Amino acid sequence: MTATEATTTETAPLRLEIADPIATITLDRPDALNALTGPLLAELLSTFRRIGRDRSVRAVILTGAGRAFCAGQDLKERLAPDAPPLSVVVRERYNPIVLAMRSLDQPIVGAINGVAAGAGASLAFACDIRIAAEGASFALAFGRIGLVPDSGTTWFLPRLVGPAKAAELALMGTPLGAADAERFGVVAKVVPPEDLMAEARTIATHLAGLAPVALAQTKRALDRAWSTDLETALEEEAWRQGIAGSTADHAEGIAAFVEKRAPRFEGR
Ligand code: T3D
Repeated sequence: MTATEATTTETAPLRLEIADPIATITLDRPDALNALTGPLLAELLSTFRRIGRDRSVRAVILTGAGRAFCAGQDLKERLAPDAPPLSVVVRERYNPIVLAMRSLDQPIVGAINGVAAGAGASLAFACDIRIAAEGASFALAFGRIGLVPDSGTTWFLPRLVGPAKAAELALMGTPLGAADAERFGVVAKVVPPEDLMAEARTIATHLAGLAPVALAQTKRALDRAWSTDLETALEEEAWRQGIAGSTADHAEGIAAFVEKRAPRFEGR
Protein backbone atom coordinates (compact mmCIF):
# COMPACT_ATOMS: atom_id res chain seq x y z
CA MET A 1 0.00 0.00 0.00
CA THR A 2 1.25 3.44 -0.78
CA ALA A 3 -0.01 6.37 1.24
CA THR A 4 0.92 9.99 0.82
CA GLU A 5 -0.04 12.35 3.53
CA ALA A 6 0.61 16.04 3.96
CA THR A 7 0.57 17.90 7.25
CA THR A 8 0.83 21.62 6.62
CA THR A 9 -0.80 24.22 8.82
CA GLU A 10 -0.17 27.92 9.12
CA THR A 11 1.84 27.46 12.29
CA ALA A 12 3.47 24.05 11.82
CA PRO A 13 4.63 23.60 8.28
CA LEU A 14 5.95 20.09 8.03
CA ARG A 15 5.23 17.56 5.31
CA LEU A 16 5.07 13.86 6.02
CA GLU A 17 4.91 11.57 3.04
CA ILE A 18 4.62 7.87 3.71
CA ALA A 19 5.22 5.73 0.66
CA ASP A 20 5.68 2.31 2.20
CA PRO A 21 8.23 1.45 3.39
CA ILE A 22 9.82 4.93 3.47
CA ALA A 23 8.61 8.00 5.40
CA THR A 24 9.90 11.36 4.20
CA ILE A 25 9.72 14.32 6.58
CA THR A 26 10.22 17.73 4.99
CA LEU A 27 10.65 20.82 7.13
CA ASP A 28 8.60 23.26 5.10
CA ARG A 29 9.17 26.91 5.97
CA PRO A 30 11.44 27.76 3.06
CA ASP A 31 11.00 31.55 3.42
CA ALA A 32 12.53 31.34 6.93
CA LEU A 33 15.08 28.68 5.91
CA ASN A 34 12.95 26.13 7.81
CA ALA A 35 13.71 27.80 11.16
CA LEU A 36 12.15 25.93 14.04
CA THR A 37 9.13 27.43 15.80
CA GLY A 38 7.40 25.92 18.84
CA PRO A 39 4.52 24.48 16.78
CA LEU A 40 6.92 23.07 14.19
CA LEU A 41 9.00 21.41 16.92
CA ALA A 42 5.84 19.91 18.45
CA GLU A 43 4.82 18.60 15.03
CA LEU A 44 8.27 17.15 14.41
CA LEU A 45 8.22 15.32 17.73
CA SER A 46 4.77 13.86 17.17
CA THR A 47 5.78 12.86 13.63
CA PHE A 48 8.80 10.88 14.85
CA ARG A 49 6.65 9.24 17.55
CA ARG A 50 3.99 8.35 15.01
CA ILE A 51 6.55 6.85 12.63
CA GLY A 52 7.96 4.86 15.54
CA ARG A 53 4.56 3.17 15.94
CA ASP A 54 4.18 2.42 12.22
CA ARG A 55 5.71 -0.97 11.48
CA SER A 56 5.14 -0.51 7.75
CA VAL A 57 7.80 2.22 7.74
CA ARG A 58 11.28 0.72 7.50
CA ALA A 59 13.37 3.87 6.89
CA VAL A 60 12.97 7.63 7.28
CA ILE A 61 14.32 10.57 5.27
CA LEU A 62 14.60 14.01 6.91
CA THR A 63 15.11 17.00 4.63
CA GLY A 64 14.24 20.66 4.20
CA ALA A 65 12.21 22.53 1.60
CA GLY A 66 13.87 25.23 -0.49
CA ARG A 67 17.52 26.25 -0.23
CA ALA A 68 18.16 25.35 3.43
CA PHE A 69 17.97 22.21 5.51
CA CYS A 70 17.17 24.15 8.69
CA ALA A 71 18.41 27.45 10.19
CA GLY A 72 17.86 26.31 13.77
CA GLN A 73 15.66 28.02 16.32
CA ASP A 74 13.40 30.71 14.85
CA LEU A 75 15.14 33.73 16.33
CA LYS A 76 12.17 36.01 15.69
CA GLU A 77 9.99 33.79 17.87
CA ARG A 78 12.52 34.37 20.67
CA LEU A 79 11.61 38.08 20.63
CA ALA A 80 8.05 37.42 21.85
CA PRO A 81 7.55 38.89 25.34
CA ASP A 82 6.19 35.58 26.61
CA ALA A 83 9.03 33.47 25.12
CA PRO A 84 9.92 30.75 27.63
CA PRO A 85 13.40 30.64 29.19
CA LEU A 86 16.00 28.98 27.00
CA SER A 87 16.70 26.11 29.38
CA VAL A 88 13.00 25.25 29.29
CA VAL A 89 12.85 25.47 25.49
CA VAL A 90 15.88 23.23 25.07
CA ARG A 91 14.72 20.72 27.69
CA GLU A 92 11.08 20.53 26.68
CA ARG A 93 11.09 21.16 22.92
CA TYR A 94 14.47 20.14 21.50
CA ASN A 95 15.79 17.35 23.73
CA PRO A 96 12.71 15.11 23.32
CA ILE A 97 13.09 15.30 19.52
CA VAL A 98 16.75 14.30 19.63
CA LEU A 99 15.93 11.43 21.98
CA ALA A 100 13.01 10.36 19.79
CA MET A 101 15.31 10.29 16.77
CA ARG A 102 17.95 8.25 18.53
CA SER A 103 15.45 5.81 20.03
CA LEU A 104 13.52 5.38 16.77
CA ASP A 105 13.81 1.78 15.59
CA GLN A 106 13.93 2.83 11.96
CA PRO A 107 17.14 4.35 10.55
CA ILE A 108 17.00 8.04 9.60
CA VAL A 109 18.74 9.34 6.48
CA GLY A 110 19.43 13.08 6.63
CA ALA A 111 19.21 14.58 3.14
CA ILE A 112 21.04 17.83 3.82
CA ASN A 113 19.91 20.05 0.99
CA GLY A 114 21.42 23.34 2.17
CA VAL A 115 22.65 25.11 5.26
CA ALA A 116 22.07 23.32 8.58
CA ALA A 117 22.61 25.95 11.29
CA GLY A 118 22.36 25.87 15.09
CA ALA A 119 19.79 23.31 16.17
CA GLY A 120 19.32 22.55 12.46
CA ALA A 121 22.84 21.12 12.48
CA SER A 122 21.95 19.19 15.64
CA LEU A 123 18.97 17.61 13.86
CA ALA A 124 21.26 16.62 11.00
CA PHE A 125 23.80 15.13 13.44
CA ALA A 126 21.03 13.11 15.13
CA CYS A 127 20.30 11.26 11.87
CA ASP A 128 21.92 7.85 11.40
CA ILE A 129 23.34 8.54 7.95
CA ARG A 130 23.71 11.89 6.21
CA ILE A 131 24.21 12.80 2.59
CA ALA A 132 24.59 16.37 1.39
CA ALA A 133 23.95 18.39 -1.71
CA GLU A 134 26.90 20.30 -3.12
CA GLY A 135 26.66 23.72 -1.52
CA ALA A 136 25.20 22.45 1.77
CA SER A 137 27.00 23.34 4.99
CA PHE A 138 26.88 22.85 8.73
CA ALA A 139 27.11 26.07 10.77
CA LEU A 140 27.43 25.99 14.54
CA ALA A 141 25.87 29.42 14.67
CA PHE A 142 25.24 29.29 18.42
CA GLY A 143 28.27 31.37 19.45
CA ARG A 144 27.37 34.26 17.15
CA ILE A 145 24.21 34.84 19.14
CA GLY A 146 25.85 34.24 22.51
CA LEU A 147 24.64 30.68 23.04
CA VAL A 148 26.28 27.31 23.60
CA PRO A 149 25.79 24.37 21.21
CA ASP A 150 22.71 22.41 22.23
CA SER A 151 20.23 19.76 21.08
CA GLY A 152 22.95 17.11 21.17
CA THR A 153 25.68 18.90 19.23
CA THR A 154 28.21 18.63 22.09
CA TRP A 155 27.54 14.87 22.14
CA PHE A 156 27.36 14.15 18.43
CA LEU A 157 30.04 16.42 17.03
CA PRO A 158 33.15 15.02 18.83
CA ARG A 159 31.94 11.54 17.93
CA LEU A 160 31.56 12.51 14.28
CA VAL A 161 34.70 14.57 13.70
CA GLY A 162 36.90 13.97 16.77
CA PRO A 163 37.45 16.29 19.73
CA ALA A 164 39.91 18.72 18.11
CA LYS A 165 37.79 19.48 15.05
CA ALA A 166 34.66 19.60 17.22
CA ALA A 167 36.27 22.23 19.44
CA GLU A 168 37.32 24.28 16.41
CA LEU A 169 33.87 24.15 14.83
CA ALA A 170 32.01 24.81 18.07
CA LEU A 171 34.22 27.65 19.28
CA MET A 172 34.91 29.38 15.96
CA GLY A 173 31.49 28.83 14.43
CA THR A 174 33.17 28.46 11.03
CA PRO A 175 30.81 26.65 8.66
CA LEU A 176 31.79 23.16 7.55
CA GLY A 177 31.19 22.87 3.82
CA ALA A 178 29.83 19.73 2.17
CA ALA A 179 33.20 18.58 0.77
CA ASP A 180 34.93 18.94 4.16
CA ALA A 181 31.94 17.29 5.85
CA GLU A 182 32.48 14.29 3.57
CA ARG A 183 36.23 14.33 4.28
CA PHE A 184 35.52 14.23 8.04
CA GLY A 185 32.89 11.52 7.66
CA VAL A 186 30.00 13.74 8.76
CA VAL A 187 28.25 12.97 5.49
CA ALA A 188 28.52 9.71 3.60
CA LYS A 189 28.33 11.32 0.18
CA VAL A 190 28.00 14.68 -1.57
CA VAL A 191 25.85 14.78 -4.68
CA PRO A 192 24.54 17.43 -7.08
CA PRO A 193 21.43 19.09 -5.59
CA GLU A 194 19.16 17.61 -8.24
CA ASP A 195 20.28 14.07 -7.29
CA LEU A 196 19.93 14.46 -3.51
CA MET A 197 16.46 13.02 -2.97
CA ALA A 198 16.96 10.16 -5.43
CA GLU A 199 20.19 9.25 -3.62
CA ALA A 200 18.47 9.51 -0.22
CA ARG A 201 15.72 7.20 -1.47
CA THR A 202 18.28 4.72 -2.78
CA ILE A 203 19.91 4.56 0.66
CA ALA A 204 16.54 4.41 2.44
CA THR A 205 15.33 1.66 0.11
CA HIS A 206 18.47 -0.37 0.82
CA LEU A 207 17.96 0.07 4.58
CA ALA A 208 14.27 -0.80 4.24
CA GLY A 209 15.24 -4.15 2.77
CA LEU A 210 17.33 -5.14 5.79
CA ALA A 211 16.11 -6.86 8.96
CA PRO A 212 14.32 -4.19 11.09
CA VAL A 213 15.03 -5.68 14.52
CA ALA A 214 18.73 -6.06 13.71
CA LEU A 215 18.89 -2.46 12.46
CA ALA A 216 17.18 -1.13 15.60
CA GLN A 217 19.53 -3.09 17.83
CA THR A 218 22.54 -1.91 15.80
CA LYS A 219 21.49 1.74 16.28
CA ARG A 220 21.25 1.24 20.03
CA ALA A 221 24.49 -0.73 20.30
CA LEU A 222 26.47 1.92 18.42
CA ASP A 223 25.09 4.73 20.60
CA ARG A 224 25.65 2.83 23.84
CA ALA A 225 29.16 1.69 22.95
CA TRP A 226 30.43 5.29 23.04
CA SER A 227 29.82 5.60 26.74
CA THR A 228 30.85 2.15 27.91
CA ASP A 229 34.05 0.19 28.34
CA LEU A 230 34.97 -2.71 26.06
CA GLU A 231 33.77 -5.37 28.47
CA THR A 232 30.34 -3.76 28.75
CA ALA A 233 30.15 -3.25 24.98
CA LEU A 234 30.99 -6.93 24.40
CA GLU A 235 28.27 -7.96 26.82
CA GLU A 236 25.76 -5.59 25.15
CA GLU A 237 26.61 -7.11 21.78
CA ALA A 238 26.01 -10.60 23.12
CA TRP A 239 22.69 -9.53 24.66
CA ARG A 240 21.49 -7.73 21.52
CA GLN A 241 22.64 -10.63 19.36
CA GLY A 242 20.38 -12.81 21.47
CA ILE A 243 17.46 -10.55 20.56
CA ALA A 244 18.28 -10.41 16.84
CA GLY A 245 19.19 -14.09 16.74
CA SER A 246 15.78 -15.15 18.02
CA THR A 247 13.86 -13.37 15.24
CA ALA A 248 12.20 -15.06 12.29
CA ASP A 249 14.16 -12.61 10.14
CA HIS A 250 17.44 -14.18 11.27
CA ALA A 251 16.14 -17.62 10.26
CA GLU A 252 14.96 -16.12 6.95
CA GLY A 253 18.41 -14.56 6.38
CA ILE A 254 20.12 -17.91 6.79
CA ALA A 255 17.52 -19.71 4.64
CA ALA A 256 17.93 -17.10 1.90
CA PHE A 257 21.71 -17.48 2.02
CA VAL A 258 21.54 -21.26 1.74
CA GLU A 259 18.91 -21.11 -1.02
CA LYS A 260 20.90 -18.41 -2.87
CA ARG A 261 17.99 -15.94 -3.01
CA ALA A 262 17.23 -12.47 -1.65
CA PRO A 263 15.83 -12.51 1.91
CA ARG A 264 12.32 -11.23 2.66
CA PHE A 265 12.46 -9.67 6.11
CA GLU A 266 9.22 -9.06 7.98
CA GLY A 267 10.42 -7.31 11.13
CA ARG A 268 9.82 -10.09 13.57
O1 T3D B 1 15.05 29.00 21.90
C1 T3D B 1 16.29 28.85 21.64
O2 T3D B 1 16.96 29.71 21.10
C2 T3D B 1 16.93 27.55 22.00
C3 T3D B 1 17.54 26.80 20.88
C4 T3D B 1 18.63 27.24 20.24
C5 T3D B 1 19.26 26.46 19.21
C6 T3D B 1 19.60 27.26 17.98
O3 T3D B 1 19.24 26.84 16.93
S1 T3D B 1 20.48 28.68 18.18
C7 T3D B 1 20.92 29.10 16.50
C8 T3D B 1 19.81 29.76 15.75
N1 T3D B 1 20.12 29.94 14.34
C9 T3D B 1 20.95 30.85 13.91
O4 T3D B 1 21.56 31.64 14.61
C10 T3D B 1 21.09 30.97 12.38
C11 T3D B 1 20.48 32.28 11.91
N2 T3D B 1 20.54 32.38 10.45
C12 T3D B 1 21.68 32.66 9.80
O5 T3D B 1 22.73 32.84 10.36
C13 T3D B 1 21.56 32.80 8.32
O6 T3D B 1 20.21 32.98 7.97
C14 T3D B 1 22.09 31.57 7.55
C15 T3D B 1 23.63 31.49 7.70
C16 T3D B 1 21.47 30.26 8.06
C17 T3D B 1 21.77 31.71 6.05
O7 T3D B 1 22.18 32.99 5.61
P1 T3D B 1 21.62 33.57 4.24
O8 T3D B 1 22.35 34.85 4.01
O9 T3D B 1 21.73 32.53 3.19
O10 T3D B 1 20.05 33.81 4.45
P2 T3D B 1 19.36 35.01 5.26
O11 T3D B 1 19.14 36.15 4.34
O12 T3D B 1 20.10 35.29 6.51
O13 T3D B 1 17.96 34.34 5.66
C18 T3D B 1 16.88 34.23 4.73
C19 T3D B 1 15.59 34.45 5.48
O14 T3D B 1 15.46 33.46 6.49
C20 T3D B 1 15.57 35.79 6.19
O15 T3D B 1 14.24 36.23 6.23
P3 T3D B 1 13.81 37.65 5.54
O16 T3D B 1 14.68 38.69 6.15
O17 T3D B 1 14.12 37.45 4.09
O18 T3D B 1 12.35 37.79 5.84
C21 T3D B 1 16.00 35.43 7.58
O19 T3D B 1 15.55 36.33 8.58
C22 T3D B 1 15.31 34.08 7.77
N3 T3D B 1 15.99 33.29 8.78
C23 T3D B 1 17.16 32.66 8.66
N4 T3D B 1 17.46 32.06 9.80
C24 T3D B 1 16.45 32.32 10.65
C25 T3D B 1 15.50 33.11 10.01
N5 T3D B 1 14.39 33.54 10.60
C26 T3D B 1 14.22 33.18 11.89
N6 T3D B 1 15.09 32.42 12.58
C27 T3D B 1 16.20 31.97 12.00
N7 T3D B 1 17.05 31.15 12.68
